[in-house]
Amino acid sequence: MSIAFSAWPAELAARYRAKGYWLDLPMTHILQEQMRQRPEAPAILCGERSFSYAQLDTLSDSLAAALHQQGLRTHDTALVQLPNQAEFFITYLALLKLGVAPVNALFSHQRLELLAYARQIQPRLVIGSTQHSLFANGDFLNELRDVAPSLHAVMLEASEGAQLPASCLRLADCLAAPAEGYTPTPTSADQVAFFQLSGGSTGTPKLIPRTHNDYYYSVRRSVEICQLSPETRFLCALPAGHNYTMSSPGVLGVFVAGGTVIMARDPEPLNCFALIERHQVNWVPLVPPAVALWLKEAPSHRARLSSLKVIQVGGANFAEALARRVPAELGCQLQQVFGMAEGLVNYTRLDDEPERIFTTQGCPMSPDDEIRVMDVDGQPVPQGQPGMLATRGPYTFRGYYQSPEHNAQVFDAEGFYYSGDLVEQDAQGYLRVVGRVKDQINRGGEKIAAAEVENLLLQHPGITHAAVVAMPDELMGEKSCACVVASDSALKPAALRKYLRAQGVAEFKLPDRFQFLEQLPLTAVGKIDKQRLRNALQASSSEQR
Ligand code: J2J
Repeated sequence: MSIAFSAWPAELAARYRAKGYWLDLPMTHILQEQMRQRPEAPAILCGERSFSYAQLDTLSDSLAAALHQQGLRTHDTALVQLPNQAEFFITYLALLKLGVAPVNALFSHQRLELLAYARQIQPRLVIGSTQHSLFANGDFLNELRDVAPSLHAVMLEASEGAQLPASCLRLADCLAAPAEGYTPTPTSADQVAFFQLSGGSTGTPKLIPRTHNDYYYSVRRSVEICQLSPETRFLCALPAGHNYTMSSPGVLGVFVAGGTVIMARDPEPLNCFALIERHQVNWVPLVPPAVALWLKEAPSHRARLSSLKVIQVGGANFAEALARRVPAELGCQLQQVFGMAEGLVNYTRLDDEPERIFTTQGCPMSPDDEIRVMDVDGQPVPQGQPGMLATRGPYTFRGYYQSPEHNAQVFDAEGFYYSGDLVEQDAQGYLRVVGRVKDQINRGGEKIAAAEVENLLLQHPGITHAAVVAMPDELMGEKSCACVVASDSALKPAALRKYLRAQGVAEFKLPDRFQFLEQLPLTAVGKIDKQRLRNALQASSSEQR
């Protein structure tokens, strides 16, 4: 049975097809095209290994065939967690061929996140890496089987000679097996191809069903705007599974254009500069804190960066003062990107005036992206005024997976999605992100749902109230602060961090600071007054300066 999801109304779907946005082709078409056009061109460079498009095709065929032999079938789901290496994309392509829809967990995710995803999609397949402590032995696999009785096969990426838990397949063995006569069976183009991860603002991490039609369009349109070509040499230094890294224009965009992806384990500047020089990288997406680190290191390494043409910056608020430094100090063009895994992506255009590029987060990529900027009473605000961003369009989703209650809160009757961002739109349609109404901390591009961490803290026997809020930070833009009322006066931050780690939450969600209070401030209706907490933290951080 195909995966149930909230589809677009027939009238809009017909429009998106008529305009040529939706091609009714599965995303496996990306690789087929390159097999026709440039099979021998290098698709991925990863450490000392190089993979041509033909090799990507053969390896993903082998993997798909091996998984098919294990009993996996079209419309199954998979939970995948792999580090930034070629295997991530080979696996993604193999699952597209098989018609198995994955959730690609970030490598920084831990037990709680993976279990939450497994509970929701009930995967038949888990693919992990022994480079991650969760998969170093069989304990976590047993936990996964408890929450997902559906689980049928487990495959692990492991170094040669490493011992695997009982009955696990080895990724390298499956990649080496011949695929004799394997024919791909992707899901149809209007079905779910995979699930993207929501940054989240609720207690449970939410999943975003993305169809072939909508995602493939978002990638093709991004390639057009970003003018990628077979000459593109793209540094993949942000987490490979993130929507930005994958699709804006991302690695999939490079594959559409026939260019080359160079894998980096993370955006650490010195390693990235060496890769840029060695492989003549000309395109790199970054988040704001990474740009700040690159700007710091660049003066002594300028010659190594001479191949760079474009640095994209997105994922979090990018200070105008830093934006202005990019062209002069990194010797390349800046493109600002304001996107979301739910869909809508805005870009500054390569030929925009520099002022526009420094001061806005771009405009929607599709002529059929519909944007409304709304006030709290549900009325559009006058142009140029701040308001809540609402959007729908040919690649913006229509509902989180299996979340009817939350969907009722974030969609209006016309199917517009309220992203929780406060924006201003100018006469040319360009957006500036000026704030946020969703209860989330944006820690340098990594999103933390306050409610998720609060729920965990409240399970601690020594805590009676908890509120997690953002506090300003020079490098990260924002860090998280947990304001807690403790019944146990001896409770220390170190003990709370240890407790949260033991719960299995990703490290980036651990509060950077704990503030112990006698009581939490309340609003007139008795809710925790987070704005007052934020203001107090802002005041105390400027006092420290
Ligand atoms: C301010 N806030 C921004 C920006 C995202 C491309 C680029 C980024 C993402 C992404 C993505 C911002 N300035 N330039 O998926 O395809 C904040 C907003 C937004 C949320 C989405 C892509 N760019 N943001 O960051 O799903 O609050 O996607 O709603 O992780 O990040 O987060 P996420």
